[in-house]
Amino acid sequence: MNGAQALIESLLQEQVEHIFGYAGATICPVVDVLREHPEIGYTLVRNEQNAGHMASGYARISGKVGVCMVTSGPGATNLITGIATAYMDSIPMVAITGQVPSHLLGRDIFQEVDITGAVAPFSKHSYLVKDANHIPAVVKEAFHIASTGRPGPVLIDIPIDVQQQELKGKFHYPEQVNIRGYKPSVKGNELQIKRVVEAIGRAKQPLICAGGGVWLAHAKEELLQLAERCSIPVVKTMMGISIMPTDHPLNMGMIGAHGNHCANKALAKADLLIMVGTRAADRAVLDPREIQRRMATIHIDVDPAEIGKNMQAAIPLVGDVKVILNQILERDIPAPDSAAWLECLKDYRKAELSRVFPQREGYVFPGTLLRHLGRKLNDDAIVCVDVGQNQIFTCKYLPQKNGRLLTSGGLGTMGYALPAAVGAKVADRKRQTLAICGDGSFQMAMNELSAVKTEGMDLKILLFCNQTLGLVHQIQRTAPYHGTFGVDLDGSPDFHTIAAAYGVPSLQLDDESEMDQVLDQFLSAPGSCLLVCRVHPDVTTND
Ligand SMILES: Cc1ncc(C[n+]2csc(CCOP(=O)(O)OP(=O)(O)O)c2C)c(N)n1
Repeated sequence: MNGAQALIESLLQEQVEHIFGYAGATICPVVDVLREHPEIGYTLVRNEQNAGHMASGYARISGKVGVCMVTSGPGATNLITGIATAYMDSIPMVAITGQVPSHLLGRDIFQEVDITGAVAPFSKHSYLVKDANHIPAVVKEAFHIASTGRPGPVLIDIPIDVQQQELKGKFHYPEQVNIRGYKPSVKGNELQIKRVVEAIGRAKQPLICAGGGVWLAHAKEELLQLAERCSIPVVKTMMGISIMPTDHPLNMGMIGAHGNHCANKALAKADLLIMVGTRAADRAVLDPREIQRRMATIHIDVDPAEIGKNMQAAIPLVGDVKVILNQILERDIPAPDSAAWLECLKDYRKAELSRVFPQREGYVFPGTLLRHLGRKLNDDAIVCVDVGQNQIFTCKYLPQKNGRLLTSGGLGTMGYALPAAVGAKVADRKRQTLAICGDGSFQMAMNELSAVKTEGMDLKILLFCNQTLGLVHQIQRTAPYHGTFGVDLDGSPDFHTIAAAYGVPSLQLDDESEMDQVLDQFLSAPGSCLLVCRVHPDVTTND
């Protein structure tokens, strides 16, 4: 058995079912083995960055580690944005890169880059494999590191000669991993748990802030139980957006500079903030010191490095979010006396949900369309949204049921939605899946319609077409800037023609009067469909 065979055998041991990739000379030995294993599905992307995004969408929906594989040099550098995007959102991923022959490393030969060095600041770990005999242990460790503690991307770089090297003995896949210095905490400290329970009992205006860590820990049920049992309202960060349905009476929406008014009002008035699986980074909490000054804070997170990084917590709790929430739920939690608090929030919530959006003849306002769309989606629909105004509108106004909203929250990578939706669809072909894109973002990834075509996917793509880089256009029209520049998307193609070229039918929506009818047509279309909505370039996310 050679290194390439050992790699594929190790991936099979990890129950890998799908790889998103792009071949090149230095990964050919592995690809040559892969072709003999039809039990591992393969999607050929059109740019390696999207292999990372597809693996991310796949991981987020399957709950497994997403795998991508590319060649050395430009293949590896193209993948960098995919790795950084996954890192910022703590997505479990293993990225495999081919590398030039090991005896030539460091000589800048054709298609050599130091990819382990390049991704060091934004990968959870990386390996440069110098001996094929190490491959099984490296793969075992890589999957363990990617999926445990705070998940994240792990890179395995394998020189071509190592892929071709014969292993000494029989293939042996390790059963256990023991990495010195890497033992993520699981259980929360009981003394701290007791303090949490007491703090909840004392609070008059408690508030839970749920982040992406709740999804990563599969702790949605526990979070809802805690909120419901103690009648604690819930705000969410962008990464936690779909944790609670919009119409849940305790749901207050998304916090932050681009968040819902009612969520920010709740945050401004709370006397106890329980942060669960969230970094409380700048986009969610603009002034953490102000929050610290005004209220007691509890911070539950698996990563000790997050505690006190953005906000000091009066009661820090490190461990697996699901385990900790269960530890709390096992206790007799005195229900806080929060009736007046809930009554006051009810009004904020009502005002937000009945907010009237502007109307313009011949255009569609994204908030209005999203409200209608959300009501028509299946209960467990997956929505992948890009970056820009389209992201903010979707996170703020798309009614959530019991599905998922996937977006690049940490890095804010344009072009994430379409490939992530392809990955999500690979993970669960039965679930209704949508990509919501801006016309700038879509043009960064529309070549991935190839996967939609070759795999005959039923993927719905909603394109907000404002012919500008909307969010930047909005920023440039606000002080201290003096006007727009370099944001008009002149030269964009006719998106209907693009879709047709990939065999995807399309619809156009130019006015809100036709909205319901066109949305029904769009959602009930058999197979994939692109819906292009005409949005005025001057629309802002504050309208
Ligand atoms: C890869 C990348 N490049 C640049 C940016 C900066 N950026 C943030 S939003 C945005 C505009 C997005 O335009 P579009 O996709 O058309 O969406 P809209 O804001 O119009 O909804 C840009 C350029 C980014 N987030 N990602």
